[in-house]
This record gives sequence, structure tokens and C-alpha cells, in this order.
Amino acid sequence: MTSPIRTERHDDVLVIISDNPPVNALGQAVRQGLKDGVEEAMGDDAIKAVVIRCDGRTFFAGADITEFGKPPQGPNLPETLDAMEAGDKPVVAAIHGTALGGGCEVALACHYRVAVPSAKLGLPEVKLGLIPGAAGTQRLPRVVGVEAALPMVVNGNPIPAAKAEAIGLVDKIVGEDSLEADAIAFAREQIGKPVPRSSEGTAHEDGVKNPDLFDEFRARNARKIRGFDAPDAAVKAVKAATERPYAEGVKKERELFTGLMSGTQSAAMRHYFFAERAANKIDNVDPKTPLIDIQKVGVIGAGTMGGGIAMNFLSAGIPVTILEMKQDALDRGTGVIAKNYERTAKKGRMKPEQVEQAMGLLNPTLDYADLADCDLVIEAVYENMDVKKEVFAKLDETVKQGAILASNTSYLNIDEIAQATKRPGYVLGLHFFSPANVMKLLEIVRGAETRDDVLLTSMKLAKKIGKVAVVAGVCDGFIGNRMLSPRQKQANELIMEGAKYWEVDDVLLEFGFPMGPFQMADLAGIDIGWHRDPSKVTTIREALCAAERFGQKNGKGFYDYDEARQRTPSEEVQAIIADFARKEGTEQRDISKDEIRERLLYPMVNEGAMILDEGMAQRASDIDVVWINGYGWPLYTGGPMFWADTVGLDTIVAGLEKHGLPVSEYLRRKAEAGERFN
Ligand code: T1G
Repeated sequence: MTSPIRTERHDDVLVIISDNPPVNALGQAVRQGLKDGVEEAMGDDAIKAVVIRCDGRTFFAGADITEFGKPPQGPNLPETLDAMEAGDKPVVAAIHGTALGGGCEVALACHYRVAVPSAKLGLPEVKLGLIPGAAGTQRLPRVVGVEAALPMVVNGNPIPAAKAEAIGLVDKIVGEDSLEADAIAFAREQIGKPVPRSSEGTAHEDGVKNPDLFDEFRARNARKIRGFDAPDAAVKAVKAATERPYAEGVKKERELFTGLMSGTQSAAMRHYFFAERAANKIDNVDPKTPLIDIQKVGVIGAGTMGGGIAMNFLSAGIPVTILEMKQDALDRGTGVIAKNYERTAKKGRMKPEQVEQAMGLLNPTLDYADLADCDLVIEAVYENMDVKKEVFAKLDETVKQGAILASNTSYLNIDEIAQATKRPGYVLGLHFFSPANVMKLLEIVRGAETRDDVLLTSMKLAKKIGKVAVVAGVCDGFIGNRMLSPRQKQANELIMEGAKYWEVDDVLLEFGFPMGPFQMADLAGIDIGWHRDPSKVTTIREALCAAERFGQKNGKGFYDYDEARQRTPSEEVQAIIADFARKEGTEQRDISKDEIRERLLYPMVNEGAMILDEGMAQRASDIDVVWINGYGWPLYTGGPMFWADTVGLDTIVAGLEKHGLPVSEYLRRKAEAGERFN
């Protein structure tokens, strides 16, 4: 098999080139070729300098993640890089695309780094539950200093070439279209000079001057890294660079890396990496199906959802015609969109000119006729089937043939909506999650007659507007909400049976969710959908409303809130619940946190199993993608189905039976066969 690495001589400069699509991952053959190329250069007196570059879309984008978990194959990257750095001939990394992880570490081991303006550099290993494993945590601080290195290693976000140059990670920005020639010229200029070795850099010493730097950084990032192991290990590794000689620091990095690699968090996060990409693939649809060209989008309804949906397209540069029934509702809706953009600009996430451009693409209207030339119309009106059918019948008459008609419904039957039109093939669900301009998840609900080109176009469009899309079948609640129902049911039953509602919330918080169901109810508002009659009390929520406990909005719901919105359990609420239980004749008892966790999470796994069995999700990993992106399931456990695999399906079945909860045949069969979901 030919090596993915070749070398080309340009007089006294040897160019080592990797051609390993799709992202020049540093698999075994690439590492071998890199090692051979470096040895060729170092062993040839006619060669005075070296350039390392990649063909295709990017410089090395990291180790080959598909190799993880398998027996390591030599040569190992760190040794290859050490040999290269130790040489006296200047080695220049010529960077385009994204130099990430091991790719950034290759660049760091080079004596110099040049990059095109559009390039990015980063150490995203923490996003895989790891830390850099080829001395990146030791070389980077020595080149750019600890202040700049910490966020790169601990948060894992890449930085653009210009910023990399500003902090000293890149030595020169070269021409976008003349990378190789400029890199060769730059390399030639270094011939005869002493080579700068990152491992000998001293920029890391600023960390020593401020020993609180690391604790301050941890405190600032506490919320974001709660529950994850890798970020803490990353801080330790960078701290080691300020406390130990280089070789000792590399040993510490290796020890931390190895510990993470063998842990469940990294396995879970690597699973998610591939799961998110697998979700793009639609079974039984030819990926080469010609797409529908989406130049103009229509949104029906300028409420919270409609406005948020519109922003996704506006921010991606796609014009939106947004329709309301009344002028005041339309004005309110467009006003909210403008305010959201102002807030985004204030936070520095958008430039004022970007906001202006986005708002310039918004066309408010009261007239359906203005939607006629839209290529896609998304309905986001009141969740009522009759209303939706009326809207779709009107859209069918008004909007040009061949346009996609989508509903943002969160549970109504897409096939029934499609039947209100003469184009059921062009109808599907695009279920956004509130706030629609923030939440990444999009459930693409495939109707019985939805055409392949409509599906594929929607999937590609989702990526263009920055969403993580998952195909769902037509069932009540699709994938996410359908699995939320059994958890909600158990939460309500648990507090009637005596579980403290704050312990129900704490169990999910400790598991890694951002909040529990009762905190969520207080945040959203207990009185949503309340009939406003305090004398009519048939549920706990109606009792809370009758007691004017509406949630965070008025300082008390399930919890009492202080000015800082810190929550305290309420004796009044506990009494209301106990009173309800008494009236229902439900015996109250102490319930352990283990039982709470099993009764909240195991029924979700069972529901996920039924979703798979019914073909409502294409694959188990899609369910993981839904719950991680739409409901805050902790990434470091891989999602409900991956987590179930780590718990063991037999344990899940036994737990469900212990609590008298239903076990689907599909789940039981898999458990008995010793199978996994993923
Ligand atoms: N290894 C193996 N396959 C990879 C890969 C990798 N590092 N990166 C991408 N792919 C596959 C991906 O699965 C997909 O496959 C295809 O390439 C296109 O990817 C030693 C230990 C580079 C920004 O974390 O962030 O180095 O679905 O759809 O949107 O210290 O891929 O086509 O079959 O994402 O243009 C560190 C991970 C590894 C970078 C391109 N590196 N990759 O995004 O394309 S650990 C990373 C990305 C490490 C060292 C440590 C992105 C991208 P398929 P894509 P994209």
C-alpha cells in the first residue's frame, strides 16, 4: 500500500507532504511516513531545511480517532516529533485548514509555523475526554505563555491564524494561495540560524509569577467543566509545565492522558464525536440525490419559536419572509428579533454590520401572497391540528410548486398535516427547540410520503444553519419528548410516593443535567396553561397556582427564591404534595436516591428501545445525539443509549422489574442476548 506521505525536493529544501483524506488524521501510515521523511531530511547533507504540509482540505487534524481503544501501533507520535525537533535543520509547518490536536502538536514540534489567513489551530482533545498526548501541554505554554495556553488546552476551542500569530504560535501569515512557495522561502531564510525549539521556550515562566492563575482559571470555568474529568487534567498538565523540567512535564502529561484514555468519559465522548456525524446519514436515501435549492425561507408565526427559527436563517445569510395575522403581533415579533441580535452584538458574538445584514434580510408581512416564491416555509403557529391543517392548506394554494412545507410541531402527526395539502411529498417536520436561535438540536420528522430530496435538503440546510439534525419518525413526541414523558411521569409519581422533590432534582443535577424537572417547571412558569380558577384544584401544579406559586417569575414555585434566584425547598409545597397524596390514598415513604435515579432514567432507556424497535430513530446513537443536544444529557456519559450500555442492559431490565415498570420486548431480547445498543 502506498504511503500517504511523499517527499518533494525543492533544491535544498525537502517538502514532506501528507495526502490522507479526509482530514490528514495522523494514523499509523502517516506517522511512519512522517518519521521516514524526517529521517530522509536529516540524513541528506544536500537538504538544508524542511517544510511539512498536507494536501486536501486541512493540515493534520489530529490523531486518528478510529485507532483509539485498539492496540497502539508504532511509530508513536511523540518520539517522531522529538527526533524532528532535536535536528539542527529548520523545520517549518505550513498550515492551512485546521491544525488540531496531534496536528497542532506536529506544528509545535516544528521549529517554525507559517499559516494562511483562513487557518485555525487548536488542541480540542478535551472535547474527546482527553488532553493532548504528544507534548502539546508542555510545548504550547513554552511558546505562547500560560495565560494564552490554558484556555486553548482546557476549553479546546481553535483560534484563527491571526490570533495564533499575535500570541506567537504562528511565526508568519502567508498568502492564502501560495502556502507552499511562501513556506519554502521562509524556510530558506532560516538556514544557518540556530533553530528555536518549543521545548526550550521560556514563555511558560509567567505562570510561576502568578501561582493563583490556575485556581482562578478553574473558578472562572467551573460551571462549564462541571462533571468532566479532562479539563481538570488539562489544568494539571499545563501547571506541570510551570513546575517541572520539560521531560518531567511530558511524563506527567502522559500519565494524565493514559488515565483519561482508559476512562468511560473519553469512550463516551468519542462515541458522541462519531454519533453526531452518523446522524447526518439518512438510511435508504442516495446521498447523491439532487438537492432543492433554498434561496428564500418563509416563517409562519412571529412568536418566540417563529422569531427564533427566523434568526437561524437570517444569521446564515438566507432571506426570511415572516408572516403574522395582525400588525401588532408582527411588530412585536420583529422587535424581539432585533433585540436578540442587539444582545448578541453586545456580547461580542456578532459585529454590528453582521446584525445589520441579518436584519436586512428580514421581510415582515401580513399577506400569504408574499410567501409564493419561498423555497421552504416553516409553520410555527399554535399547537392545534385544525389550525395547522388550515395553514398548510393555505400554503399549498399559495406557495410555488416544489417548495418544502415544514411544521415546527413538537408532537402532532406530520402525516395528518401532510394530507391537508396536495403535495405530501414536500411536507415534513422541522422541530426546533426553544430558544430556537440557540439550541443546536433539530428533529427532522420524516413523513410517510416525505421525498428523499426534501429530507436530504433539510439535512444539509440544518448543517448550514449550525444545527445538529436527527431524523425522527412520526410518533407522539418523536424522539426527545417521547423519552421525556416517562421521566416526567416517574418524577410526579415519586413525589406523590414520598420522594422529596428537591432530591428528584438533585439526582438529575448530580447525574450531570443542568437542572431537574421541578427547577425546570419553576423556570418555565408553573402557571403556563393554567385555567386561572384557584377554586379548581385537581393537580399539584393547580394547587401551586392557587397558592400563587408561579415559579421564578414571582419568587416562588416549587422552591422559594431569593434575590439571587437561589432556590430553597418550601414546606408549604411539601405540605401541598403530602395533602394530595393523602387524598389520593397514596402511602408516602422515604425513597432512596438510587431508586429515584433508576425510576427516572431506566424508563427513558426502555422508551428509547421502543423507538428503535418501531424504527422511529435510525440508530441508537441518534437518540444519544438528541438528548445531548436538546435536553442537556451530560456529554461525558455519551447519551442515554450509550450510558445504558455502560450500565448494562441486564441491569436496566432488572431495575425496571424491581420497580414494577414496563420492559419492552426489544430491550429484554437485547439484554438476554448480552447485546449493546451502540
Ligand atoms: N480521526 C479520524 N477521523 C476523523 C478525524 C480524526 N481526528 N477528524 C475527522 N474525522 C472524520 C469524520 O469522522 C468524518 O468522517 C470526516 O473525517 C469529516 O469530518 C495525539 C490524542 C477536522 C474540524 O478532535 O474537529 O489528536 O463521517 O464531518 O465538519 O494529542 O472533523 O466522513 O466518515 O467533522 O469539515 C484531535 C476532530 C484528535 C479533530 C473537520 N483532533 N475533527 O470538520 O468534517 S485526538 C480532533 C474535527 C489527538 C493528540 C490527540 C473535524 C474537522 P465521515 P467532519 P468537517
